[in-house]
Amino acid sequence: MATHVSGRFDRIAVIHELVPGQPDPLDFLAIDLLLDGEETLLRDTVRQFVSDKVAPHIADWWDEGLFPRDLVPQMGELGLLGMHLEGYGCAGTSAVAYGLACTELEAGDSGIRSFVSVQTSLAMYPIWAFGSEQQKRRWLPPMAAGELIGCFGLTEVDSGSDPGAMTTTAARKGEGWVLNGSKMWITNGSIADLAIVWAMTDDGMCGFIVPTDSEGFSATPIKRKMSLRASDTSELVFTDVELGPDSILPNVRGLKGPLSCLNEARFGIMFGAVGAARSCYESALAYSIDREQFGRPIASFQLTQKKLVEMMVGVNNGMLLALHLGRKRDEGTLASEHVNYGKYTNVAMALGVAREARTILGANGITLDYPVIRHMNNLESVYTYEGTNEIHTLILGEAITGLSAFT
Ligand code: TGC
Ligand code: FAD
Repeated sequence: MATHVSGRFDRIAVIHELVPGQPDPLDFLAIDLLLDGEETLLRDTVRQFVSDKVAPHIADWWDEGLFPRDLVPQMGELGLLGMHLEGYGCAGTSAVAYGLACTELEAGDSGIRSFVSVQTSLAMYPIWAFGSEQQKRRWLPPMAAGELIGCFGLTEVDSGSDPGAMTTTAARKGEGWVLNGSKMWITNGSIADLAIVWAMTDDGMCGFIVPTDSEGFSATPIKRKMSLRASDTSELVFTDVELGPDSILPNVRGLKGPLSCLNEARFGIMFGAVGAARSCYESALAYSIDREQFGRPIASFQLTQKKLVEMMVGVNNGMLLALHLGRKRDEGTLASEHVNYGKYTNVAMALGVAREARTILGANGITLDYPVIRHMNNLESVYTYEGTNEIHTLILGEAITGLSAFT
């Protein structure tokens, strides 16, 4: 049985060559032409990495519930970890370049993009933005190289959408701190060398760098997941974890600390979701041209064409949106509400595309021989994490009405 992964398919290429001058079914609006040479090179490099190292194995990893840890140093070597941060061993690329890398990684699997999002935007970024010079020098270079893995603990069992209600605490003990509490649903939690943990102190919410070999720290993988199976998701428990004075991130207090990190990660998701959608669209397009029923390719049926067109439009619009907001970010005019708009729009688009693609593949669509149901199930998590679709709706609602739904 054919294993369709994201890529260029012979049959589509043949059809395209038969009608020269017409739009490319795989890049209908010629968005590729909006990328400069460096961006194209980077995009192609990451696409090749995904094609060589991820695509051949991802169905098995997903089936077995394995995160491919061996890929981490390779991603470090490619400059994918902390890639848009300046200095400390990071590649210092543009935000658009980071976004394009997320698109390609998520065309492979949301779990692979999740790893990079968490390492880059949720673990390295807070150290880079809010850490001391000493913390940056100690932690960032090995994290950029993929020698150390980070995770980000904000969510708790009883505080998900409302992280301000967290109960994890860090209390002063001598010069240092003692951490108590727990975090839930933490990506990379069981494979991390350090956790960025957000905890309540007498001075409000603060971020701490917690080495995961600290006494009293434990991480337990969450089992029986039907989504993001090629990604580690864990519960963290802190029982009287003693931390030194240099563990606290000195330059931020309050919820704006973690929310600033989320702006970064949501930006990557806005691009990444387009990759998952693109993979589903390409898979459905190729399948519908090959698959015959009633003596004709199913792609010839009007209902199928409607679905394919809606998917194609979703993918193209999603990429244009991501690129537009990415350019705004690089020119310094992006507001956090724009990121909410991007995450809200593109993840919902991708989930819709995945569900439609699944129907085109018929029964084959429920197997891991095709990427579609894997993306579809993954996207259920992406729809929920980094702010649920409803939370982004309400942030946008406040942005246009001036009225908060939360207070
Ligand atoms: P609110 O009163 O609105 O704000 C509190 C303080 O934060 C500031 N702020 C922001 N700062 C930076 N960026 C933003 N986007 C910000 N939004 C708000 C705000 O100015 C204020 O600052 P200050 O100085 O006045 O104190 O806060 P609220 O309690 O009403 O909550 C707002 C709400 C609901 C929008 C927020 O809590 C929220 O976004 N909730 C969703 C939680 C969430 O997204 N969790 C994600 C956990 S991490 C994750 O899912 C990783 S998945 C990883 C992967 O595998 O890819
Ligand atoms: P809840 O907040 O309980 O929400 C349940 C439902 O109620 C949702 O539909 C929500 O939109 C709705 N709701 C809540 N409040 C409102 C409101 N005011 N108005 C309308 N509707 C509302 N967290 C981390 O800190 N670090 C991680 O690395 C991380 N990785 C994750 C990986 C995976 C695979 C998953 C699934 C989650 C991860 N999370 C992580 C947690 C994630 O951020 C939370 O699941 C998310 O913020 C939602 O919280 P909740 O699951 O507690 O849902």
